[in-house]
Amino acid sequence: MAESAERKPTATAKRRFLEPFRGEALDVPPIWLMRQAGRYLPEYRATRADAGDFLTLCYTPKLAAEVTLQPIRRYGFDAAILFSDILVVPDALGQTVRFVEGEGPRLDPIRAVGDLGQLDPAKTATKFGLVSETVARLRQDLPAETALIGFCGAPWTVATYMVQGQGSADQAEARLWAYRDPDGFEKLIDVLVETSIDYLDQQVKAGADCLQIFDTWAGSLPDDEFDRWVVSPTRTIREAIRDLHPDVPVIGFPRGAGAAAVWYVSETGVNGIGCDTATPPFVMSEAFDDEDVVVQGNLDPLLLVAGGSHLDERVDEILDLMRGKRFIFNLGHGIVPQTPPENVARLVERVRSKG
Ligand code: 1CP
Repeated sequence: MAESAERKPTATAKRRFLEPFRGEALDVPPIWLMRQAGRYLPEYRATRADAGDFLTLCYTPKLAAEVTLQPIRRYGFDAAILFSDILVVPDALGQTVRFVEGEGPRLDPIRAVGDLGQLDPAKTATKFGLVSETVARLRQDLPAETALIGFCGAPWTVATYMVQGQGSADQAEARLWAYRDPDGFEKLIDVLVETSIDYLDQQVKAGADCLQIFDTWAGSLPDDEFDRWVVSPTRTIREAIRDLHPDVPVIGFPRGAGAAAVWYVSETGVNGIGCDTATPPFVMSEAFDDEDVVVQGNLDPLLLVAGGSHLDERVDEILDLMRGKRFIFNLGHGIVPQTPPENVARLVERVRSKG
């Protein structure tokens, strides 16, 4: 422990990615992209084929570290994001989770308090241990100047998959449970809050420099529900991590939160706010001015597929808009599989040359 406490200040000083969190507005903003490791890269598809099953890839430190490094080798992003998935948490807790080729995740759904017995936080040690091993390997293998982002899904978003049993357009099952039996639903959220704190703590101890909480379905809840199921659990996680690791920044990504994003920032105390594709430019550049927060976002992932001069123009617009701000360049949601890898190279070059 003493060794890592000594190592940290000097090593992390090289990581430009962390500068905005230290109060610096950089001329060339740091850049990384959500889902930067993934199916758009031929080398990912090859490693994925070697692993066979998607969860096997997530739980094999050597392979998970390899796919995390692939986009760093190609593009030299300022940050790597641990290769894993938000559904590792329900899987580690004991829920049955499968990834069906071409269809996405399938879980044996949890629909009521009576189903919660199958979730056991004590069971998570082995699988979380494998993820931590990946993080530790990465910290060894990454260039010293590359930051490492750990992550988890926000309790609300993870719960939507656990209750629905798969991805859905409206997250109806979780929303209905939350309306019909809020105290019961809260028990599920509480398990996820505690487990996520433990999971993130382990990732930081293994070497993560920064954490992101993905709340992909934050936008499906109206105000009071948003407060109870999105803001409140995120605040609890954020406060616990601050107590354990005061120097590790936490980025929140409450996708679809709209005007509530400012409130989310002030109420949760996150250090970074991931803006989604629909966030208007003036919101990115002005709405968070009174908050002590780094803004991240928000290029449309489909513009990265389209490429060409339209891509260049939008990149320039975002850079101009955020000049002088504490800003991290990213997409407004994850890279999609049909993205031409050369468009990603074009984007990175543009950001670095125009900054
Ligand atoms: O077969 C494959 O290769 C599966 C594709 C894939 C990949 C590459 C899945 C299945 N997950 C991942 C990796 C992943 N997922 C990362 C890795 C790090 C990175 O490079 O960014 C991260 C951070 C996630 C997070 C994640 N998983 C989210 C939150 C962010 C987001 O994109 O909204 C969500 C909602 C998931 C669930 C999930 N995992 C995979 C799929 C296809 C889905 C979405 C399912 C659905 O809603 O239908």
